[in-house]
Amino acid sequence: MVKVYLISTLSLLFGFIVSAQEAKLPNVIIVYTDDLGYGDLGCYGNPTIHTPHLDKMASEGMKFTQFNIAANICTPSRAALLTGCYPKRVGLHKGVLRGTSKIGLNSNETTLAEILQQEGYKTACFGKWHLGHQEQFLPTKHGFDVFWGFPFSNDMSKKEQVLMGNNKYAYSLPLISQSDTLDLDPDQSVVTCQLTDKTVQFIKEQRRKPFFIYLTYPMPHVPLYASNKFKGKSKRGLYGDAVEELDWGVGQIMAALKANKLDKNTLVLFSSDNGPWSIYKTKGGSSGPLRGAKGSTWEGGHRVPLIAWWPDKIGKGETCTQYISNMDILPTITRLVGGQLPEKIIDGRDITDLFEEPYKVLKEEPFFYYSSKGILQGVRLGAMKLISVKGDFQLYNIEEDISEAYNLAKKQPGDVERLKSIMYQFDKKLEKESRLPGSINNLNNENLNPTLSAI
Ligand SMILES: [Ca+2]
Repeated sequence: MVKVYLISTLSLLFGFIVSAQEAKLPNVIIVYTDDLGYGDLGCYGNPTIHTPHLDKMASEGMKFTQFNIAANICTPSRAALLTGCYPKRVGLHKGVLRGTSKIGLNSNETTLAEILQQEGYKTACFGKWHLGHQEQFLPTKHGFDVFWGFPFSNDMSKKEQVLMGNNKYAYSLPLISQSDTLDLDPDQSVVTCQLTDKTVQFIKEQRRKPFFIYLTYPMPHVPLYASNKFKGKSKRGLYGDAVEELDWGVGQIMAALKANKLDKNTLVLFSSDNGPWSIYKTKGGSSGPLRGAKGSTWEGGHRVPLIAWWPDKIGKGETCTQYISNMDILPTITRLVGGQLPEKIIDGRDITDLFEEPYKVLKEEPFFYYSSKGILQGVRLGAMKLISVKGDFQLYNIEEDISEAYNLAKKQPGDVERLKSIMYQFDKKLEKESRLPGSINNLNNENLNPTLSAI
């Protein structure tokens, strides 16, 4: 009897220690919106779109004013976030993937989800993936236990293109659960709500163990959709409706964290994959004071909002003005959870210190601007940015001149040459080090394409 009692006490004690250790690991939620611009949130100066939940998140956490995405379009941006690398390093720098693409994220790459899975996290991707639609490229093959969402953009469908007055794409937009196609061209007006519900449910189900949720709302990418509850409510038209519904979604998630007593132990990051889609004029978003938009290497293409929220860990209402990038998210979260960095070279750096000391001056590192076709067009070092505009090198002090309006190239030729040299040396090195994307052609198996075969 005594022995049995002792064993059960020990096992209880051991169980307690294990769960206490697990409890220390923070949950991680990354909300990655699509084509939301730097000027689209109330807390980033938008005059008409109401974003009370995101504004509250910023007032309780930290807002970053110089957060750069390593690409100005969807696929390479997502590759950079999940691998911590410049898209060119992982071979996904040349434009976006479509329903006819034969490549995707290589299984040899290590994603943030895989790192967290190794640490015992339950992982989910809800929303738009865009790193390959064939089965071997889907989130479930890249470290996510759960996937529910879309393999590519919400406009990549014949039906949506016809509604937009175009004759583009011969295929439909699949809605996928794990690797099964549930539906084709579903009603997009309910998607923000569905993804929010999936996230809230996952939080509830996984509340006792650490989890990672990568919530990639397809909004506010054109074509825009909002549910009946939000449609026609914003002063900023359908674009504002879509953003206000995203804000509502974030509010629901915050409420779920509180209701499940997880709000003190969850890091939530809110951002966007690239700048607003200006070719659709007012249908797209706003870069605020920044020049350019999605698809360009001006700041408006690369710089987007980033709000970090983790009560008692990340300063209340502080603003961090350091320039950082979406490639820094992987090494930062890896350090926060005590995980293992990928063995292969990555480009991001750990910026955990900024969460505690937002004014800390980090060592200056260059940030490189690649075009939507994957060609190097610019570099930033400190406040100075060099950008090639149709072969003409222009120089801006982007901390004094946020709108890139005053070209200093003629006044500061030394800086032009210095930055040009940094740019080309890096690209030459990256060219040698770059790795191949995954390709279905390497697999020699035509049947590995369930999504397309279902269309
Ligand atoms: Ca995008």
